[in-house]
Amino acid sequence: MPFLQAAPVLSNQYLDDRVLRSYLRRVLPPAVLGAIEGELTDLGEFAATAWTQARERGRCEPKLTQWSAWGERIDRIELTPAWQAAQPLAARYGLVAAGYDSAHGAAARVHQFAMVYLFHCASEFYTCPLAMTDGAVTALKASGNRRLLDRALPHFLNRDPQQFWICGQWMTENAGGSDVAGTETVAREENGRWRLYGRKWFTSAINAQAALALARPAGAAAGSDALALFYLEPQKADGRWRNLVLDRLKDKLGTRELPTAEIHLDGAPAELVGEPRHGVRQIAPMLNITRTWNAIGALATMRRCIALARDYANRRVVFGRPLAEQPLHQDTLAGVQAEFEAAFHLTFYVTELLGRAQIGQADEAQQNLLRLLTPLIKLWTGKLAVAIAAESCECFGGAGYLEDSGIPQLLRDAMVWPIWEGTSNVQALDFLRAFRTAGGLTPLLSAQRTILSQVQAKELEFCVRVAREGATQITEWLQKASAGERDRLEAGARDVAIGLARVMALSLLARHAEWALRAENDPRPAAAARRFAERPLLRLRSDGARDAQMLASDSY
Ligand code: UCC
Repeated sequence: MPFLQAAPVLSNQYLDDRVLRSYLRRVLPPAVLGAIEGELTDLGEFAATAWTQARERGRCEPKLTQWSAWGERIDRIELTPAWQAAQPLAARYGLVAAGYDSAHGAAARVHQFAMVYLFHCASEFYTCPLAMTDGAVTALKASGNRRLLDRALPHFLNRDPQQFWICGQWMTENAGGSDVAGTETVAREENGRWRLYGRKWFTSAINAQAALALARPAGAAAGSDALALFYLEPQKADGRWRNLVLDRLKDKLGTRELPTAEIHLDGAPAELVGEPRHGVRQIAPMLNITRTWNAIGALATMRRCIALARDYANRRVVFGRPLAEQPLHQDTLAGVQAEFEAAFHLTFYVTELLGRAQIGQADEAQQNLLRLLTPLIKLWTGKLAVAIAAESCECFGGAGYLEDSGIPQLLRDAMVWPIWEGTSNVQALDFLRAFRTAGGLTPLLSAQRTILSQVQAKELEFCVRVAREGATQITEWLQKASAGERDRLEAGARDVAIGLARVMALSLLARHAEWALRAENDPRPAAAARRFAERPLLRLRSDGARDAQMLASDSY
């Protein structure tokens, strides 16, 4: 019998998730946890089954048919089996609606994002349109546009698959991705109706029944402030497109199940969301929601990589014993686990803040903290998911490099987390924007003080000290840099943003570890916190801007 290597297997992804379950036991009232555990268990089972089915089925991609046999332009999209299955499932679980459900009060967002975290990898990025739909709900609510609220929200928040709609977010153009000031799409008012003309370069989930789009009203000034935000329903009831064509589906590194199109708008009917300018300000609430989904999706990637790598470590025997018993492999997995646990607690902490803020239970400091932390979680978890996916490929040796093992897909898909919804550098600059407009570091430092005051265990003293010292160093760096040249502050923004995310994550992980020691007699979160604290938290430079200019351009 030739040697056969057993493939990794996933068990129920909720029941198997110590980190999620312990966190939920700490933050949710028992009655709420009791009410939602059934659906979390079901989603955990769905996640495990979907992984096995996807391996058996192989990879599927959406297909665009532009012309009928008789020469008619039809632009019909055939979705993958996973996408077809995801739509009714997302509606029934209320993966968007749960975020606004008053039944669990401020815990609505924790509940929603626990489901999303379990669903994401199995959904093959159907979570992308769900994120945008959720963002659209928040942006429309902020706009106060009664007509659109009455028109769209009953669909966006519906739990009936027949009624549920998803929504796109049409921002990116050839000339404007990170900097939307380059937007060339023009909005003209014709016979009392707005129509859009132009080209959108990346439209994710083009099958969405609705979209929010940025466009420049004809005759308006240049720059981003003159852009307006529009609502569209791009298809008629019979599936025909309303004055737009799909030029092609994008040929992407990952997220290949997600139909991302390049489109031409040729008078597509649209409705103004608010006033005919300040469109970026109006779409910003949507970005903050999708960026939170992004962080949850990145966490889901990390968790999936870890679950597979751990299972495999028990099956693969080398040098006379399973990988799981080899000290160096244990050490590798431990490092990854510690990073993941820290990222988990920071990200879910943001979902707690969001839940409080949207029902008016967050004071000004907490709202500012939410504003400050949102770009930080998008930035840090995006980068971390790529690093963990790369490490996990290695955990499978050569098999991790083979397409049909399913492992390389995790890495290629992970590469999207730092890119879309604003790259890492866009997040770092957004952190600076929030730092300037939302109370500086004060809300974060005061929250950190409160969190660390709850950590008393001797086993965690080192973590508390490292977290405090890190916060002090960042505060001093920011004070100094803010007083100097703007370029210097910007050049260091990514390092300082990641450092701050790590400092806050360590504080939150230590607080959870304290609780787990006392309430559950579980030493593992404390071990994760110590391991996380041992790695350098910060990478702050005294003056990077001039060196960076020289090195980036190779001139002096
Ligand atoms: O990639 C895309 C689709 C993928 C969907 C994936 C969903 C996630 C799936 C998850 C699955 C689990 S769509 C493309 C996404 N594109 C972006 O994210 C754009 C990236 N660029 C930026 O974020 C830039 O920072 C811009 C575009 C916002 C910069 O625009 P401006 O106009 O140059 O920036 P300003 O002038 O600083 O900001 C304009 C206003 C200001 O308010 P006012 O007018 O009151 O002074 C800002 O304070 O907008 C406000 N603002 C914000 N407010 C800007 N950003 C924010 C923010 N994040 N939060 C609150």
